Amino acid sequence: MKYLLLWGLIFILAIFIYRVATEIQESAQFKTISLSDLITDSDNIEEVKIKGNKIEGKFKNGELFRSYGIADWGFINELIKKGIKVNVFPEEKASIWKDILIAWVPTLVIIFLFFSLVRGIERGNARAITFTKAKAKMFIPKKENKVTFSSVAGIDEVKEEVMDILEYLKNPNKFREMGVRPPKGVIFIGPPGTGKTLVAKAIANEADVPFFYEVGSSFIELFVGVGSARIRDLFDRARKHSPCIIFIDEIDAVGRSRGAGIGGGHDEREQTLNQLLVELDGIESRGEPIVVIAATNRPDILDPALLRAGRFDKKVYFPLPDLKGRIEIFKVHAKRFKVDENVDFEKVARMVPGFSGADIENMLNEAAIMAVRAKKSKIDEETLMKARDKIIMGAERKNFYITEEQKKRIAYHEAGHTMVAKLYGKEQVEKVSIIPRGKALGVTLQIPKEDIYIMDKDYILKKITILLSGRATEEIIFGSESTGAVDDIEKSTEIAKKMIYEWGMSSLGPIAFKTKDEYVFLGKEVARHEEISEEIAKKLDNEVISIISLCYEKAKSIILENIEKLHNLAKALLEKETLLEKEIEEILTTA
Ligand code: NHX
Ligand code: ZN
Repeated sequence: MKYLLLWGLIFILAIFIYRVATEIQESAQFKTISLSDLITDSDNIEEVKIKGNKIEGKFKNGELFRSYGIADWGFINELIKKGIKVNVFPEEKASIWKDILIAWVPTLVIIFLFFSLVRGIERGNARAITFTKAKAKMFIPKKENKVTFSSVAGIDEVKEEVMDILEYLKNPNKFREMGVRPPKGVIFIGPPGTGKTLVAKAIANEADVPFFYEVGSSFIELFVGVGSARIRDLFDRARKHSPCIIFIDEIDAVGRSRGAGIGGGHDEREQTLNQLLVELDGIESRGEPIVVIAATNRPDILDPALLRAGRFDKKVYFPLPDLKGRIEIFKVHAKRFKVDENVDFEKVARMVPGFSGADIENMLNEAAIMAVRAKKSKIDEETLMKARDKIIMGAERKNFYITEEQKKRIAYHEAGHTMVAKLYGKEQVEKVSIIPRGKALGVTLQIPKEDIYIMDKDYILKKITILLSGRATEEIIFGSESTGAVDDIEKSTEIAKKMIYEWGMSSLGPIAFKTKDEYVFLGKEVARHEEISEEIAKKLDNEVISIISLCYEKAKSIILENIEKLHNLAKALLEKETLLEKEIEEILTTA
């Protein structure tokens, strides 16, 4: 439907242009002369047509002329006397074409604008009328409220890496005189919330230059050419403010490699990408001090053309913060939030492995809300705990009604996870609860004491076993399976598949069988993996199945051997709803 309208519009525009062109061509055949010249030259005139105040005619030498003026009867008589053929027409009526054009062009323009406006509103962007204008927000560095490097915590290595960009922006000439090839395309790679935007803003602020911010997806539009026009507009604006920084967040929306993702090639996106490449190349030739920073958490799907030398060739990796980084991040944010002095930030940071900087900020914000609600004067450790639980498990739904029968199943399911984790995995179980939270009816919260970056095979198998213990318990106690274990099953299957297909833990040896739909990995072009032969695929899938069934059997045997402990745990859970590590250990040792 949208395309129909677009093509209809293009068709009518084409006709319009054609008509205007023929009209211009037609009038170019006539030589426009003044009325006085016409009268002096009247001996050479062969014939005259008078249409209102327009006099058109032919000279004896064949030349066509046109003149404007009131041709009264005296003038006409004079011409006739000279033997010139004179035709008088009523005032020329505008052609049908002109009528159509006058009536339709404005209408179409209105339809067009309305249509784009509706689309804009659909996307929550009421400013869609400024169509080809880049919507990039420009930030001028301000003295107050500055984002500086000191406000970006936990990524010292990243800061070091971006220092030379900063130096260049502060003093481009010094570098150019030395012959330094200016940095222009820098790509920030890392998971969401790791401070990519923050660092880019900090560079702009520290270098005291304007900062243009745009999200990659805003260059992707229905109409071919709009995205590239926006890129051009963005760079035009940037050039007027150079030295400056252009920051394109989520560049993967534009820079997806051709063939990656569903739908394959996309004309508009390719044009937009090409325009971006053109602008990047243009920066170098003109030597403008503009640094383009792009951010992505999916570097693997980027088009190789973007990462080639002279474009986004400098890569800066933003990792999730380690324990030390998280402590620093907590401390930086604690300046803004009213946090109790007694809070042990190391203890708190240990509770949140895998949290990004943004997650930590979010957790503090949640804690602050809770503190206000609880009428506390400061955010204490207990509140921070509650905030973390809410973020990783969802909000408690204390009033969610569950029948006794289902509650019993939930309690046994969670007790199963907990017991196997403690007895077999020697894993910490921070808490177990049958209070529904978010999507889940019950949770077993395992937070490792140390950050885990690599897992050995033994650890992985135990992890799968613990995940399957909920279902195993249900089967043993109730003699039937339930839909509740859906998430556990999905997770354990995913891990088992990774063992075989990615981590080289199959009986076939250390081989990666993962099929990639992308062909770029960390900036290098990687050949597309061959399809796995049917024979091998069968074998691999069977290995996945055997991992799962071995773990499931293991879980069942542990549960059967410790059935008394399980009953005690489940009973305690039904009574208290939530058990902490200490209580769990007590129950498991006394039974
Ligand atoms: C449902 N929920 O969807 C109901 C409301 C087996 C005792 N009909 O395994 O709560 O059945 O150990 C993240 C986390 C779906 C995503 C949990 C998506 C749970 C959770 C389904 C406990 N704890 N299952 C568990 C559970 C359910 C579900 C999730 C998720 C139950 C089980 C949910
Ligand atoms: Zn479970």
